[in-house]
Amino acid sequence: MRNVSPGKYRFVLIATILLWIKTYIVYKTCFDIEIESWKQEFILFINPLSFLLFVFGFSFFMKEKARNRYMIITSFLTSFVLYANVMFYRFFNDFITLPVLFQTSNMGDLGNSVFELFRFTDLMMFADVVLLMWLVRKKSALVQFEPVTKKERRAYYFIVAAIALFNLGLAETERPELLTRTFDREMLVKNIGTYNYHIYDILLQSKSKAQRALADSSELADIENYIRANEKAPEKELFGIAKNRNVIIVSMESLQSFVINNTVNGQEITPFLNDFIKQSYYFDNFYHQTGQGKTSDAEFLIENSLYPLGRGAVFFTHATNEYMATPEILKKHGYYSAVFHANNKSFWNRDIMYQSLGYDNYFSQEYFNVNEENSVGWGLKDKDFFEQSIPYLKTLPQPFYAKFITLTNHFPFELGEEDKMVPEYTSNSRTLNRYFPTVRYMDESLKTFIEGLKKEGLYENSIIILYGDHYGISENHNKAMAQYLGKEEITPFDHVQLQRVPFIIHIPGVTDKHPKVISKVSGQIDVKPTLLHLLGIDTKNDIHFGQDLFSKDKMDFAVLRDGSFVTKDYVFKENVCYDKKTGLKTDISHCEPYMEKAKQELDYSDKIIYGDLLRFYDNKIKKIK
Ligand code: GP9
Ligand code: MN
Repeated sequence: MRNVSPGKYRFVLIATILLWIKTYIVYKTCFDIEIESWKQEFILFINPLSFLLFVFGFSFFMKEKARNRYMIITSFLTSFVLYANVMFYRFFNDFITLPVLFQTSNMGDLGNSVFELFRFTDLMMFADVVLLMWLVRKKSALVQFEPVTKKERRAYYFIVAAIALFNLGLAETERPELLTRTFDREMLVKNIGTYNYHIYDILLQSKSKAQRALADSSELADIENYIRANEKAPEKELFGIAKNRNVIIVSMESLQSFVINNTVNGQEITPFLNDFIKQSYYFDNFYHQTGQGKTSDAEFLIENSLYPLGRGAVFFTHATNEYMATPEILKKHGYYSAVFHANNKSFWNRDIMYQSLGYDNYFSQEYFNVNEENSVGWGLKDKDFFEQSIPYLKTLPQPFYAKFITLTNHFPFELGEEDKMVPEYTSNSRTLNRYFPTVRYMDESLKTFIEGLKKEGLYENSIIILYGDHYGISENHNKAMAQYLGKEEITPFDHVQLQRVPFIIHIPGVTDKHPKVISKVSGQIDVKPTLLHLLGIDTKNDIHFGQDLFSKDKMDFAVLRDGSFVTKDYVFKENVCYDKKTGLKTDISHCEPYMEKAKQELDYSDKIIYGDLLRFYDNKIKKIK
């Protein structure tokens, strides 16, 4: 590169470095970004670089005057976006996401408080723009214009791309599947930087806006016909049996059914649940149907009776859609609704999505006292979480619908020695080994929670629902799993069977007198109509894919999000049909009658979400608009 004179790049480098340093200072002083290691700090430091070099690089395509103007305007606009984020963060404690910004009420709130939020030192945020202007005016020799050749531009953008890829690569080692799975704005900003995050947000929002614009109400008519044809009448005896009771629903992190009534090294893994089941309705053939959105997908299924998406987390991609979720329906019947979860409120975009689901309140991390002693792994330990939740629960207007999301039994299943009530298992999988003590811990925390409810008089008049959100042990641990289950290997058939999660309905005064184990094949999709019927709420005009679990002719059927499905006698996975009795392959013709139905359900559900079709459904006049 003999001909390269560094002067050519000076202006771009000065502007980039100024904004880069400024952005990093803003990260450290205005945002509350949790950093756990030097590597994370390094990623945070380099993440603004690729974007800044990229945009300032456009100046290499311009003549002198245009270049100067472009550099100053770009520096100003970028600084403005950064400053807008600072203001937004001061107000909402969160990073800007387009739909939130354009929700008129938010704009209004923000607008009114701009003066309050303003600090005199904020003016410093634009100091570098002023500096650039000064350079152009007074020190033009320093930022002298020299044309850049095509070859040089190419080399420049090659370097920019390399920096961007390096950043993404590092982020990927820190957070696998960052862009498709883990959706927390803080995590995105931390890993790809605030500017790239905005571009990502814009792309995501435009894609769903376009799909939405192309959809029309006629699409809903077919879907409604399908749903009405599938509907099963509720069981009369149980309809309304829990009318007006408080609803307490608990998402049990990563809990799979195989630990229920099972032991590790001769000790019961879930003694409390095993006992609780004996006073409840327990569903032992109940499947999770989640995809990449994990816990949030389970929440979505349970409260909407729609399938989550095949890619991405619907909580993130379609959070501003129109839904008819359980909290919203219950509100019409006089219920107050709240979620309790001691994690960052923007995780899985919950703070936004919960508004669309009709929640009145979200008790997120900021409501809890979280410190080193009471945390492990992902955050507040379940026992402390429940303990600190009860005083809030007591203050809610009744009847309430309250959802609790546990956290301790989350991969990588960390737990302090003092909390281990059963030993780790011994196998080649550290993950499986550690799973048992954390499951046991969660089981114990549920016990104290129920005791707490009893003590506070919140038990008798409630209906308590517990569900496992998704698997905890992935197929990467099949060998250890086979060892634990005493099998030679985990076949695809076994894999599907391992997707069962516990589902428990406990109605004090009812289920303790007549407990029941129900073995119908079912899934998370069935929870919404089941619960509404128990509360005496008619679902004739509701759009849902599940069926009431107590209805006499509820089909034995569960479709998993990857297209596998389970019927009374067969399991279908990757185009192979298995006989449940033997676990062996059988003729595909046995599965054929259900293949179309499984596909149809997922397609219809996807259509509703991508087209935001429920906006065409006027539930008040009970017909398609
Ligand atoms: C995070 C918690 C766990 O808030 O819900 O998420 P997961 O990784 O299981 O989806
Ligand atoms: Mn989970």
